[in-house]
Amino acid sequence: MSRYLAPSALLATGWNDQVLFEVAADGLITTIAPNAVAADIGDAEVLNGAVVPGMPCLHSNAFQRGMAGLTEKGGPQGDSFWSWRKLMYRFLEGLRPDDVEAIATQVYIEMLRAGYTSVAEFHYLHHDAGGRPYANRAEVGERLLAAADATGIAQTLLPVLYAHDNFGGTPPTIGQRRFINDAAGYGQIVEALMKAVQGHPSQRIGIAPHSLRAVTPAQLTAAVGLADSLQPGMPIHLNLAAQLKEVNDCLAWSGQRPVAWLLDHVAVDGRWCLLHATHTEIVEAERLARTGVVAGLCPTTEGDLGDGFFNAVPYLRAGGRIGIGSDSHVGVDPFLELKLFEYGQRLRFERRNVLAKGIGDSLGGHLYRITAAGGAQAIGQPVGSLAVGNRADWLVLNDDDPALAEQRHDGLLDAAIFGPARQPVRDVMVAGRWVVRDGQHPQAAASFARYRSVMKRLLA
Ligand code: NGQ
Repeated sequence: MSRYLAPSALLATGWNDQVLFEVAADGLITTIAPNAVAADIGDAEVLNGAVVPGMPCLHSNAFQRGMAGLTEKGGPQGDSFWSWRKLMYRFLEGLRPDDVEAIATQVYIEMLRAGYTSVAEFHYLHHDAGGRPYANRAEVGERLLAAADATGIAQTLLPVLYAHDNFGGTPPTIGQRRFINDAAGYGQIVEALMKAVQGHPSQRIGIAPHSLRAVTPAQLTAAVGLADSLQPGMPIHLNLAAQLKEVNDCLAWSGQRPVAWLLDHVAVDGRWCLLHATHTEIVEAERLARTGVVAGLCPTTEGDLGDGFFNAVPYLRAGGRIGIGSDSHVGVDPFLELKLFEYGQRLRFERRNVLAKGIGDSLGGHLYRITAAGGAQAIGQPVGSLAVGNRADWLVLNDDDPALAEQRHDGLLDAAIFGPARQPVRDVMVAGRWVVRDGQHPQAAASFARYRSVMKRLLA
């Protein structure tokens, strides 16, 4: 049992001061007592700043971290998501399992230091460069689990089912050969990874049909059946309507838009996380909101790829749940994702505080609370709010960052998100263990040396 005293803390019930936490050896919070007096403090460690729940990153493609800056050159016919995807396919050709582990380790450390305490890893790079399964079919997935373990970040690993290039079961392209599995091959990967995380306090497995493009309706149904058979509440993640071309291809195939097709054909529920549901019409957004799914928004990557704007206002008004992900890791910073999420709406509607809950209500505090809770739902782990029975995954904010100086409570979050903060996070705890202290991660230097040597080969 460990005890901590926070000068202030954002609890499930709101901000409180002088909060005493007790955390059991298994990393779960057992006691929360606000308004502690001197006599209560005893051996508690006194924390050096306000405590907020750690942010789950609900969507990561860790290997894409290695592409920083590689796709920002003008192309011949106007660049797009699809020309970026070609470069991404070319980049991943050279990756070996050890490279993926090195890149994931690097980005997970960066994520922890930025305030993400857990990561949903969307994993489709299953096979070798020739498209042949490794001797251990779950090799790359196990490397991603190892990277999470080495860094201390909690992980929900989502092995991705990928079978086709586009709607209607069109055959995969050469560039997709490392992703492709049939039902049996996919089942083996999932089973091996389930075994690998058994009993782990902060790792679990989910199911991820890549997109409505990459699986047929029968394969989608089978994937959901697999989730049903393996575990109650198993997370199910799916890319949905990132791009207009995807919407048009779906219309040509089915006569329906992706969101409408999904809602009409699949009983989606709170296990589901729909990634980049960017091209969602208002009526679709309202229907989606009522299902209890989490919309997985990745504003930096969606901005990088020119996806478009999510219909956040009607979706949130209808009670829709959201979380954030750093996806391709062009930005590794939960506060930046939230800023860009709101800025997208401001630029679109030429207004301010578009997503604020009510008059006088803190926008940053609101966005932080709802995305922490939505992210926790999407990863299927007991995090996202500080409450008894939840895991001690938290951040100590750094009010020595000039952007946060003299702020209090939600003002800290408004400043961290909308100010020019460089290092808003001081310390990070995951499952009751400190993984970042004073902005430093103990593996950072070793990880960076390894990452640099991988990049040296890849960029040669
Ligand atoms: C992915 N990423 O799976 O990495 C996708 C691009 C695709 C984003 N949409 C590839 N951010 O959807 O085919």
